[in-house]
Amino acid sequence: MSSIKGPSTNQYDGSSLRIAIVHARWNKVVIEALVAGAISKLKESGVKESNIVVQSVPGSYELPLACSKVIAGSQIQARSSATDLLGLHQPAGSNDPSSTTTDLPTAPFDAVIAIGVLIKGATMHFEYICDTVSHALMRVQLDTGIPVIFGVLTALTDDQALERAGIGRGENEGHNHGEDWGLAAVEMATRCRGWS
Ligand code: DLZ
Repeated sequence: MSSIKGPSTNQYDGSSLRIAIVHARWNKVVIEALVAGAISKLKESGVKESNIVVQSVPGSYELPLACSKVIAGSQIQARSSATDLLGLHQPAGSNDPSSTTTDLPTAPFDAVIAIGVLIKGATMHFEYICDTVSHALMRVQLDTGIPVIFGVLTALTDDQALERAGIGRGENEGHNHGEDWGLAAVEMATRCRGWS
């Protein structure tokens, strides 16, 4: 019997969205497949390549702080480029309006996808990091009001992780969950605009 698991997806238009992907570098092969899967669905949903920003951190434990900083940084940048555009932010000592930048303001991120791969080892490390990171990522999205998609695999074996990135070694290649995270980011970013 085929699996009944997985999201039922609606199609949303991502053409006006700006999305960040923050990924850990532990378990590189799996991470690369997941990031590629997320990017492919973002693009398929219309998100422009120039509006997809990818940042990496050493391990999953670093994801929550990095997501929080990436969101805050993009909001500060957007405010300051909007101020420049209005001519309110001129270089010190200048009153020449033509000296201000005319670049379009950089938009803040509409969603962040946090991607990590945790694989259980011999100690309790896995349990602590899984628990901490999942709670902290939830906190970042509730504190900022920006959707943070939970793209952290918590696998008991290497094979579980590979299958969830669509690169399984056995007969069953599995399914790339990065694709679901790309679609979830576009949906949540779009719907959050409507709710706010
Ligand atoms: C230390 C560690 C271990 C043992 N395993 C993983 C893992 O499976 N996946 C992952 O993303 N990161 C792992 N890390 C690194 C931690 O997340 C973190 O980068 C370090 O503890 C430094 O804070």
